[in-house]
Amino acid sequence: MNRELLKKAIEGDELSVSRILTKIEYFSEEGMEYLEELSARAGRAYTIGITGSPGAGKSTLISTLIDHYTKEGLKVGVVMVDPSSPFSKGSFMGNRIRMQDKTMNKNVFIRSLASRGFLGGVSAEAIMLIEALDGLGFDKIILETVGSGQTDTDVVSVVHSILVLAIPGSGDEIQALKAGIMEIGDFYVVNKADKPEAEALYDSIKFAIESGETFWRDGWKPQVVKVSALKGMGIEELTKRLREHEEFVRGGGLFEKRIVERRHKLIELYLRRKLEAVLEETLKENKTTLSEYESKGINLNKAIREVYERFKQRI
Ligand SMILES: Nc1nc2c(ncn2[C@@H]2O[C@H](COP(=O)(O)OP(=O)(O)O)[C@@H](O)[C@H]2O)c(=O)[nH]1
Ligand SMILES: [Mg+2]
Repeated sequence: MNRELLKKAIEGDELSVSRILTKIEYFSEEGMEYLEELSARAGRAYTIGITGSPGAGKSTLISTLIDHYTKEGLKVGVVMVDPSSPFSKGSFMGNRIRMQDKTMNKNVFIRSLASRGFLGGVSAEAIMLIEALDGLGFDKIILETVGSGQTDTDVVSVVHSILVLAIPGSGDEIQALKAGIMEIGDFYVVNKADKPEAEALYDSIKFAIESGETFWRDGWKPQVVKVSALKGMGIEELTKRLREHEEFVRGGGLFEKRIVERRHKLIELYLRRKLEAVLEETLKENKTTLSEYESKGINLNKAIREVYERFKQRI
């Protein structure tokens, strides 16, 4: 481990931060040493998860939140697990100068995760980067994930506040309820409220909340807020409500609880990954054994048990 690099990263040197995060993201041995150091310093950042279907405006909203929080003098870290829409495209189209402003700002760090064929939910890497950014002294850490119904419910175990973005005219009204995504939000944010159809979506979510169809996480009644991330409408209201939620979380002893949950989730995801790799190897190595059993007509059950024993030994 390079102590000088770590020191520079903690002091806020962007290149050093970037190097360390890359080592962590790729599970290198050195990376895990940095993670150990940073995780020991972590546990202070307030984390916000933003989820919703591709094109809902997650990245655009994050961009306005960055503006808001940096104006308050806060350091903002962003982790994006959205293979379909990198920050540099959609969300900043036609606004390149502001984008440059943000990445030049010492108080902002944005990391887009390599997708490696996975669908955009929470991954072990994403949580490791959150731990690292927390340890590096970022005040707010925002996680962007693609919500595709059930696949994204892991985000619940990872962040302090969850914002589910919904957009008008996309079938989100029915879709949201069907997919069970209405079960995870602390906030349902109707984005693109500059469009007239937003009102109907707002009403239907409001109705769902009032009739008890949404889940109250740790006793928090979910709220619906209308914004236009693009035009900056409703952002003051949203951040005010988020502040209230933060007070609720801190006051109710949930702040630490969720950090513990996020670490458990990291261990779980790491183990699943390892297990999957061992399984792949075992299957590859036992192909001949399996086909021999077949050709010689020997007991399939015996083959299963034998391969299972080898699998267990490998773990
Ligand atoms: N009309 C309108 N368009 C928006 C708004 N927010 C985002 N968009 C546009 O929606 C598209 C997708 O935005 P993006 O932030 O990349 O969505 P993501 O895939 O959820 O991250 C972009 O073309 C944005 O400019 C909004 O409030 N109003
Ligand atoms: Mg995006």
